[in-house]
This record gives sequence, C-alpha cells and structure tokens, in this order.
Amino acid sequence: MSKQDLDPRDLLAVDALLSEEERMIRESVRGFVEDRVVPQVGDWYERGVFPREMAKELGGLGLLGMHLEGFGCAGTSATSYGLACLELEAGDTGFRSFVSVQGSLAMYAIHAYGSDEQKERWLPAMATGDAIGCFGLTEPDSGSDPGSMRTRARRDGDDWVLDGTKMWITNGSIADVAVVWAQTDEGVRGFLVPTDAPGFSANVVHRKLSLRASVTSELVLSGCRLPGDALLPKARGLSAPLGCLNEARFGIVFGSVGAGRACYDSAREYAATREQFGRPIAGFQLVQAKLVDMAMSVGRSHLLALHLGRMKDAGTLEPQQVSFGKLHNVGEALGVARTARDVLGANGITLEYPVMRHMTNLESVVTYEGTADIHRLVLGKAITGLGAFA
Ligand code: TGC
Ligand code: FAD
Repeated sequence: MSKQDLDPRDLLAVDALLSEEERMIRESVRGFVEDRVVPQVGDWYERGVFPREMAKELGGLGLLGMHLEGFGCAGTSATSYGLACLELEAGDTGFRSFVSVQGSLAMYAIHAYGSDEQKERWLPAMATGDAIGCFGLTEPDSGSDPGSMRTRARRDGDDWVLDGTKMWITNGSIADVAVVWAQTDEGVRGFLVPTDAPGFSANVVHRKLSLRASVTSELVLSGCRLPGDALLPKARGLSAPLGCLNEARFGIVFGSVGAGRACYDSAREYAATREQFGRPIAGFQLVQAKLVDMAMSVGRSHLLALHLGRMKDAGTLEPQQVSFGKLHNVGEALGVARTARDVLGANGITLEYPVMRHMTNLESVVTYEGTADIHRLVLGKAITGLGAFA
C-alpha cells in the first residue's frame, strides 16, 4: 500500500489484524448503528430516553450475552464481542452500556454463578431482549468501596428478605430482573430479584447531563421477600461481583475506542469543509496537529484493545491488565472528544454533531466500572505490591 492510500480512519491498518469473521461481525454492528442509532440518537439524548424496543433488535443481532456459551447466546470470541462494543459506542455510549449491563453484568452473573434452573429461566429470554437485566452493586454511600455496602439479606424460614438501596443502576427501571448484591451472615451474596417482587421498586434518576440515552435508576429494597432459590449459589464474597466487572470493563476498553473514533471522524470531516481565512481549516498546521494527536490516540487505544482481546481469547488476561485498558482508553477517548469539540468551534457544542454528546457520555464512563483513580490504584498495587486504597 502506498502512503497515499493510507486510510485516515485506520492509519496503522489495524483492520488487517482482524479475522474474516471478526470483520463480518464488525460490519454488521456498524451497519446497524449507522441505520438505526445514528439518525435518532440525538433526539433520544435530548429527550433523555433509551428506546426499550431496541433491546429486541440488539437481541436479534445476537449482541446480548454475545460471548457466553449456550442458553441462546451467540458464543463468539471475546475479541468479536469487543469489536461489537466498539461499533455500538461509536453510535452512543448508552447502547454499549445497555449491552454491557445486559450481557457482561446481569447475564454473566447468572451464567457464571447461577443454578441450571436460574440459567434456563432467564438467559434465553435475556439473549433475545425479551427480558432485561440490571446489576445492583453501587449504593448511595458505597461506590468505589463496594465492600462497605449496607444492603442486607437475612433468612426468614426458607425465604430471603432484602433491605437496602442501590444507586446509579443502568437499566434499573426497565429491567425484568435485578442482580442484587447484599451482605449476609456469610459475606456478600448475589440474588436474582424479579422486578415485580413485593418490596422492590425502581426510581429513574433525572436531570443527568451525561448518558442521557440510557436509563439510570435507584433500586429500593424494602422488606423484599424472595424464595430461597433466588440466591445465586456459586457467588460467594466480593470477588463474585468483581468478576462480573472484569467482563464489563473489557467491553469498555473497546467501546471507548468507538467513542474516540467517532469524535475524530467528526473533527476530520468538519475540518475538511469548514473554511476560514479563505481555505479549509484542515490546511492549518495547528488543526493538523490536533487531527494527528487524535488519530494517534485512537490508533494506540485500538491496538491496546485488540491486544487485550487476543489475551482474553487465549485465557491469559488478568484483571489488572483490564484496568490498564480501561484507564488508558477511556482517558484517551475523553481527550480526543475534548480536542474534537474544539476543532468544531461553536458547532461542537450542539447535538447536530456527535462530539459533545460523546464527551459528556465519557464523563460517566471514566467514573463507572471503577473510577480512573481506582484503576490507577489497582495498577499501583500491581507495580509495587503495596495496596494504597485505604
Ligand atoms: P479486595 O480485598 O482487593 O478484594 C476482595 C476480593 O475480590 C477479589 N478481587 C477480584 N476478583 C475478581 N476480579 C477483580 N477485578 C478483583 N479485584 C479483587 C480479591 O482477590 C478478593 O478476593 P478474596 O477471595 O480474597 O475475598 O477488595 P477491596 O474492598 O479492597 O476493593 C478493591 C477495589 C477497590 C479494587 C474494588 O472494590 C473495586 O474495583 N472498586 C470499584 C467499584 C466498581 O467498579 N463498581 C462498579 C459498579 S457496576 C457499574 O459501574 C456498571 S456501569 C454499567 C454501564 O452502564 O456500562
Ligand atoms: P466515589 O467512590 O464516592 O468516588 C468519588 C471520588 O473519590 C472519585 O474521584 C474517586 O476516584 C475518588 N476515590 C474514591 N476512593 C478513593 C481512593 N481510595 N483513593 C483515591 N481516590 C478515591 N453501579 C452499579 O452497581 N450498576 C450500574 O449499572 C451502574 N451504572 C452506572 C451508570 C452511570 C451513568 C453512572 C454515573 C454510574 C453507574 N454506576 C453503576 C455506579 C458507578 O459504578 C459508581 O459511580 C462508581 O463506582 C464510583 O462510585 P461513586 O460515584 O460513589 O464515587
């Protein structure tokens, strides 16, 4: 390939590192996003809604629980799942979030820690999008330190009774089942709470300035009585929910590349046509420097994501390496979004262009699934052997 043929969207030709099947999956998700998400997402964002009916479309494409085996799940490689997350988040983080929470948090928890009956009951319906799940770990006073959770489950005969409040829960108000983590006499355990259970309620979080095309809720458990078989039998201790987080954080490593790429694309296209001082702003050195910085950032993050994807498929990926990817790629995507916003001038602050929407979304992504600080501390511990969390 000659230098003139370089693809400005993929200067390092990362595409050539993908298999035929991975490219096919990537193309099919990209097509869905271009047809079904991009034309409407500005409106959903403005109105602050996630269109629930899209769950079945995502299920129809095989994107829900995509990397899980059996029970109607597609069973793809981790890398393919990552590429799907990348394309979804290039549309809007809300869509990648929906898929992350459904597949990597709620379905993964049931798949990894559930009984056969629980898997049969929920996974096939969740894979098609007929049932929606959410994952309740965070509480109003327990975010980065989930071990301090106050939600409590106590035995009452054969039943369990749950009391507590979960906060910032994606999909909470549209879910059919909530995976809820609670303290018990035997440490942290997980429960499957049908959202029509007595004593369960969900309240939408309003006035968000980020992730507006996504439902975020408070879950209230007030004497919520569940049968004994609501307990996830194989989930014991905090390592169980943290195991689910590794899966969702992996999706974010790829997804954030998509958000960054969309911002870079928007800035590049805008700079090519916007004229000031009698010529396209793309011809100014300072604008080119910004485009180059963005292209390098997106390219580095893309390569890192692919490397971690290959490691996950080889079964060698460690949680600390996922932290490396989440910390690096989300921070880079946020930097790209801010630079792109600048290149678009005043137009950059509107919903006519995707940039500021991505930028505000990324402000949530840098916080959820472990804040940047928490991932720095995870890596600090990996480097020094010394924990500095408390
Ligand atoms: P610590 O004592 O270090 O660990 C407790 C137990 O957990 C084990 N462990 C892990 N296991 C699997 N994967 C990991 N990544 C793990 N990290 C730790 C650990 O070995 C230990 O096991 P055991 O058997 O010895 O008991 O726990 P700590 O209380 O000191 O906290 C560690 C810390 C801070 C890293 C952790 O708690 C943490 O990651 N905090 C961040 C919380 C977070 O990420 N919350 C996310 C909520 S879900 C969400 O945000 C969804 S957004 C969805 C969307 O819309 O996309
Ligand atoms: P805090 O933990 O209070 O942190 C505040 C600040 O203090 C941060 O800068 C943090 O880095 C810093 N900090 C905390 N501890 C330390 C330390 N030891 N050293 C140095 N700095 C520290 N949770 C769920 O369970 N399920 C969901 O589906 C879900 N979806 C979400 C969707 C959105 C849109 C958002 C915004 C959040 C969501 N969350 C969800 C919650 C998310 O995981 C938490 O917000 C996150 O873990 C941080 O917790 P916190 O907001 O309580 O911040």
